[in-house]
Amino acid sequence: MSQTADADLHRHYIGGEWSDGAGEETFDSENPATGETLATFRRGTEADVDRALAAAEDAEDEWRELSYIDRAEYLWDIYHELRDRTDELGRVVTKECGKEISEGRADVIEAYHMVEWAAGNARHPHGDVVPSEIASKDAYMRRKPRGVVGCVTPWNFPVAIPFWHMAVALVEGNTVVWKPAEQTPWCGQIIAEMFEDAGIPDGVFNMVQGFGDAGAAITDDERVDTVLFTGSAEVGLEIASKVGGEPGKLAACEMGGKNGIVIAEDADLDIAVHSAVMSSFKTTGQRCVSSERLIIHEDVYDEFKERFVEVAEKVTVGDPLEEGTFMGPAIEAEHVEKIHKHNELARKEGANVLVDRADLDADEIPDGHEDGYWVGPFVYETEYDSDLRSLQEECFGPHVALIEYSGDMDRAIEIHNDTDYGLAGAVISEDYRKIHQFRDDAEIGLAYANLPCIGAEVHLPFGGVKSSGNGYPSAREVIEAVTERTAFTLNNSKDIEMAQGLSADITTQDDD
Ligand code: UN1
Repeated sequence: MSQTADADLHRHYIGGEWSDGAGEETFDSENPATGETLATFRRGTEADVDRALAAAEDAEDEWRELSYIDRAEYLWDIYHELRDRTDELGRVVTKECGKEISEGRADVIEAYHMVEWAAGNARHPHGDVVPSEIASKDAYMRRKPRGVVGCVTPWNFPVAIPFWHMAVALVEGNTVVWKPAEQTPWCGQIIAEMFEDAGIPDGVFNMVQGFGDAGAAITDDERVDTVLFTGSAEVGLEIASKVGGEPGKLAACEMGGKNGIVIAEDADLDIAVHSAVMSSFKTTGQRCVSSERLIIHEDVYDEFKERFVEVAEKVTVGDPLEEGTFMGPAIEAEHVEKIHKHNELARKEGANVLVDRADLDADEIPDGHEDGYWVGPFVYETEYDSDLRSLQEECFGPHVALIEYSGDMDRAIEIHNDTDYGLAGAVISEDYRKIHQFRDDAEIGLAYANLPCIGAEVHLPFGGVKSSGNGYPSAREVIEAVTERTAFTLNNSKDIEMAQGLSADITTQDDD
């Protein structure tokens, strides 16, 4: 399995063993650029999740008793394997989820950066020493693992995001049960093989392959102490609201966006066009941080439009394994349908369509790729109206609106913030005042200036506000979701003295 996909049936990894699981059903991983089957997998059931959770619970005590540094050693092995196999795994990512090859590699690089951060953090201080009002007291903070962490990850970053969730959770002393996306089980298989190669103790890491029912069996189970979810707003909000009603359980969810880029009247238009093309079309628009709204000042609107349209007409869509490709296919047939529906909706709502390459010409589709899930850029202009569904609903494809604004940054930011989402965004301007206004007033978790709104580095907190997320399932911020803090105070004196002027005297009837 490690080198090339074969026809074998691949299994779950539960309690340190490869397992067929209880179900009879199987499913295939498909190459979205060709439609070919890459490998076949067992479809997990509730019974498989049940066993995985039991294994994770059994392993908890032994794992949490290790030092941070000993736990991190297992992750360092994985770090080296990810580095040594970057090119090979980058190709697997590209074959399985269709991202062009530089993005396939970047996914693996992002994964090992995350593992490096998590394992390196094992040797860093983990709390604060806090001064006490009473000189004879020492106060400090300790962290404890929460227990079992349930991870549900998306297909668009099939190697990186699993490590956003699992690397820190494991180093902090939790055990995990993970369900990879059903579109990218091959990447899941390889990651599970890496944990096996690293010799992680049985039950500390468990993987169940499958669909949403297996994911729900993880997130709904009371043995799960923390849920880490990255995926659609629909599922994430459901998980967050369910988990919110369960005392003692936490969910950190990161969902989609309807991300916007504001192009001010003083923008450098080279930077504006470059940033907008990357933000709207890289990963075929299938990042949760991809931009579907470009909010452009009237003074530069015509020139920006002309230049953006020129690139959108020509940007290469094709074989993602070829170095010269900018956009690969969409993930699956249903997703192509969904993107077409969003394009149609924009048309119905009166959009002026500027570029429509949604149905690629036959000669644009590379030989041998006729069964791939092809879709090209769709660019339209529309007058801003808060009620337009096309300006509110996330398409998750190469579908982008040009919106003209007049007036100052207040107006641009008003339009920018007019969405339920709040994940990523950018401002393109040469004026530091405008940039800072955007930084302060844009309702988003990830803000950029004179850059695309994609490509966050792993050690930044990644996550959104409003419907885009309720937590940060990556890097430093995920520590909050996978640990409990103990605020510890020790008295070094023989006397008990209280803070806040609270009397420590005990009066009894004998005192009268
Ligand atoms: C996603 O959009 O689904 O910031 C994750 C980025 C990547 C992660 C994207 N580091 O573009």
